[in-house]
Amino acid sequence: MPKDNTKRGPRCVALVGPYGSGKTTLLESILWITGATQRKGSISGRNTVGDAAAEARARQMSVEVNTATTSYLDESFTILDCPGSIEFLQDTLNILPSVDAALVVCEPDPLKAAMLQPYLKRLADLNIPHALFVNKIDKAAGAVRDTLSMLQEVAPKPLVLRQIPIWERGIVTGYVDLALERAHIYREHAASEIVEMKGEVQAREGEARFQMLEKLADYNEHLMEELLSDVPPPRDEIFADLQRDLVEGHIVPVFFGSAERDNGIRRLLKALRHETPEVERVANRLGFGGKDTVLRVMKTYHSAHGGKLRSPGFYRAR
Ligand SMILES: Nc1nc2c(ncn2[C@@H]2O[C@H](COP(=O)(O)OP(=O)(O)OP(=O)(O)O)[C@@H](O)[C@H]2O)c(=O)[nH]1
Ligand SMILES: [Mg+2]
Repeated sequence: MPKDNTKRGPRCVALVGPYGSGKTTLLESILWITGATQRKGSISGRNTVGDAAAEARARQMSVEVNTATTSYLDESFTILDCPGSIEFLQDTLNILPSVDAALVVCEPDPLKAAMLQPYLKRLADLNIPHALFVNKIDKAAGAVRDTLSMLQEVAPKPLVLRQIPIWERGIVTGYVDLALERAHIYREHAASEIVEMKGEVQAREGEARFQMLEKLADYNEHLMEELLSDVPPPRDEIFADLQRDLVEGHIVPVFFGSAERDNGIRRLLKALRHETPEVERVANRLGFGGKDTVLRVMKTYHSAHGGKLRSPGFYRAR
């Protein structure tokens, strides 16, 4: 696995999840934040990059997989935004084997948790690294933990909260990153602002961070020893663990934010950049050799059909 400061090859990430959870809006937010678009569209404005087909526009729902490629900090990501409506479930499940990672997008509503079961189960069965993104945090009415505990009932793998919300007068105004131990306040359609962590937030952070580390320690004896002897684990060790546990499929990290307001999306992109494995992982999973073999397939397709060399997601779909 390359070190964090090493540039990595193109990766392909699927956005999956139930109908209307905000996948196409998340794609729109990612494209805008990464500079692939100059203006952000919305579902109600019928001007998003995804859902461009007349039927999708008319029904205001995805009716096929939307594909877009962008770069974040010089690394290329192809995003496959899958339809959530149940009639397209099979289309979504069919593309999963070829992706490097998947983001399961859901709403902060415990009553909708059961709708995630088909995605979480299939991703676990196929051993595809996946994270959960609790979207629409601007509309959250109760604790993220309540949604999470309902989700855990249908999730085959342990869900590990990577952030906790900061609440003000019943609204989520920011988050604390449990790995970096930093508090962020959201700014609408802009990068969040780092603020000092105080009082009650600090106490909740300490407790939530310990719970996160305890789950990681189930797969790392060294970390377990550190926790038992009250030795603060180094940050590098935590990040290496988070990455390995995602890639190996031990855990499902959980992030939250608002695709509509572009909150929490930069944090999500950073996690994707650091933690999504490279294409050889998929090649091994599918049993057709290492990176060189994938490159050969890409080049053969290229010379047979002409045109530009495209992202791996494009070739894998063939
Ligand atoms: N409040 C709020 N609304 C959102 C957010 N993200 C998306 N929405 C709204 O949720 C609705 C569904 O959004 P989509 O992006 O079409 O959801 P989707 O998951 O792509 O839907 P399907 O592809 O049909 O499954 C739209 O009305 C969006 O404006 C969010 O972060 N906050
Ligand atoms: Mg959609």
